[in-house]
Amino acid sequence: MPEDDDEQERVELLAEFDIDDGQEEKAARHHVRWRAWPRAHVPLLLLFFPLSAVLVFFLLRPAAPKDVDSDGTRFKLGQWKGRHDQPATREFFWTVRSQEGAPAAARKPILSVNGLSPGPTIEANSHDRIIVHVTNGLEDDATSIHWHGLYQKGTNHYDGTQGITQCGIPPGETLVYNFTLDGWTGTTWWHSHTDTQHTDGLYGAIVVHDAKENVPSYDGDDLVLLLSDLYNTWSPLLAAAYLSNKDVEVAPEPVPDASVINGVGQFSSCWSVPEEDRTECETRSQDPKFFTNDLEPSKTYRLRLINAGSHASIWFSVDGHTLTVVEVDGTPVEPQRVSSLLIHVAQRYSVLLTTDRTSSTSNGPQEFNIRSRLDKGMFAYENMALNPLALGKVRYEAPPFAAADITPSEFAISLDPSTLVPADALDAPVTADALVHTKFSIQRIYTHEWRSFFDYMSWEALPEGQASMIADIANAAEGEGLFELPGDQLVASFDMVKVVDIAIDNLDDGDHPFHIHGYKPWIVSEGPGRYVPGRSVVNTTNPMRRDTFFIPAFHYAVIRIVADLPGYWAVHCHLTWHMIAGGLFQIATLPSRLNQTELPEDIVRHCAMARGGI
Ligand SMILES: [Cu+2]
Repeated sequence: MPEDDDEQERVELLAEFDIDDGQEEKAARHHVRWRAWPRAHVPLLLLFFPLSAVLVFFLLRPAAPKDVDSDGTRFKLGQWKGRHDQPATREFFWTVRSQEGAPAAARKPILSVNGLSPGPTIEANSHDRIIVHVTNGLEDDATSIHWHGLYQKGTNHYDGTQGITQCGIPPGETLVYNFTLDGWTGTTWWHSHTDTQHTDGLYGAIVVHDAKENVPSYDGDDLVLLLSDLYNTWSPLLAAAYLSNKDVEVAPEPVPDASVINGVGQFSSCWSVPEEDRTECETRSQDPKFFTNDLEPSKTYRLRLINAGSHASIWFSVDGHTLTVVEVDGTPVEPQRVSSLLIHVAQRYSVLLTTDRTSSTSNGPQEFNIRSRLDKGMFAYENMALNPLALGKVRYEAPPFAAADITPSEFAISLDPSTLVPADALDAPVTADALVHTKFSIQRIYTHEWRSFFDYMSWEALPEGQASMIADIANAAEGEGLFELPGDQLVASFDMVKVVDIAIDNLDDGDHPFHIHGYKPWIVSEGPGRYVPGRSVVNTTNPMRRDTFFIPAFHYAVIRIVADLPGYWAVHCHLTWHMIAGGLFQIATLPSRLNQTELPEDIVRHCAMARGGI
């Protein structure tokens, strides 16, 4: 090849990669390039132009939304290194989006935070300030985030309950939740409190540390295990079907399709999914995923179990291991060894697990199944597609079995929640100043639709752009006590600090987990039938304290609170379907003190937007 041609090609290459060789000016090189481009290429260029246009279109079109992230390592929190003597401020920036994913093989719509479902974990110390900037990236729907179990002392407006403490965050808007933990310690979670959004995955864990927490010490990590039932169908469709069903003689709550551990489950009834998704479902179900914890041998780990589901109670166990229950809904308890436990929706348990099994082989790490099984007792009908069991794995290098080892005897004891005793004894006030006595039921109304009731009131959110706390509806009622107010609002109002008993008679033939916002009440009485003041047995000596309490069919429970938190606090059944069917009432405590607090501008503005004022 002649030397000149070589030189020309070299210059051309240099120009292409925009490298200055120090000898030629860029302009000259471009000149060389243009000269080197044969005219015969022009028709080719014209031919390729339409193809290029197509290529450019594909490159520039908006990226298809990615499936939700299933990275599991983030649930292993590691040793908490964030302990400070002084309270810290922890700030988070979250965007809520609608995405798709296949948590258990079948494709379904999912609501995520920062591309994750379950969303990010909040880990903090018990006196920290938490600031979460929540941006609503949904197209059409408002949203809200509730911080389950936290006190929200002085910040009722950041309790995140749409229709009660805020109007929803409109699409494209941001609300900055800003509150302190006020000593709340233990395991809890956050979730959307708008319609059925949490059913589609808008939830995550909250883990709060305190050096003085009265639990046995453990040398391993904190492991978050969010357990949930899973519906393959988008929840608003299920809700609409449930609320409009007029044809059956029992309230037909939708039955889940699968069970998931940290958003990972196994589902194989692909015949039940829409045809266009069937092949993908089959491919995925042939190669199922398991949420796996890689652990070290001879260590004690704290599993933070959260039932983040919508309808099913969940049985939890780990093959070959006992579990020591040490904390329940933020209350440290006298340790109890069990082989399994039943966790009702919205309840949390911390259990210690020691990686102490030996192995008869030395062929790598041993795997033990984590079992998270939906309890079918509350299902209204048979879902033939259901796989109630989610399997996960605990994996560690078990030391070789020595002849001296004794095979552990089969130990099978399920936790009896009535035996739980708080480790830090705290008696309830001996008497109460007031009693709110309500009856929960599920009834068919005149339209033949099924609704959930407290007394004769089935809650419906106030009209768009209104929230109880802002409208201060209880002020419409004079005096104190329980009021049925216009707009389907049942509100118990107490304007002085009082000891208040809330008794719920569950007249329904189903079991229900009830939750009270803001407070961590004492459970002072529970049993079959109805509560009879003066006759039913009341225990005020260190009773269990928890924010989510389970009342079986035709049973009652009485919780006792010192009503000292200014605000409107929801009390409701935590099953998604019963809450949207109206199973909610409100406690307004110290409403006139609440009126003196100034509402955050954004909350007021979001309400105005929802009313169409902006
Ligand atoms: Cu319920």
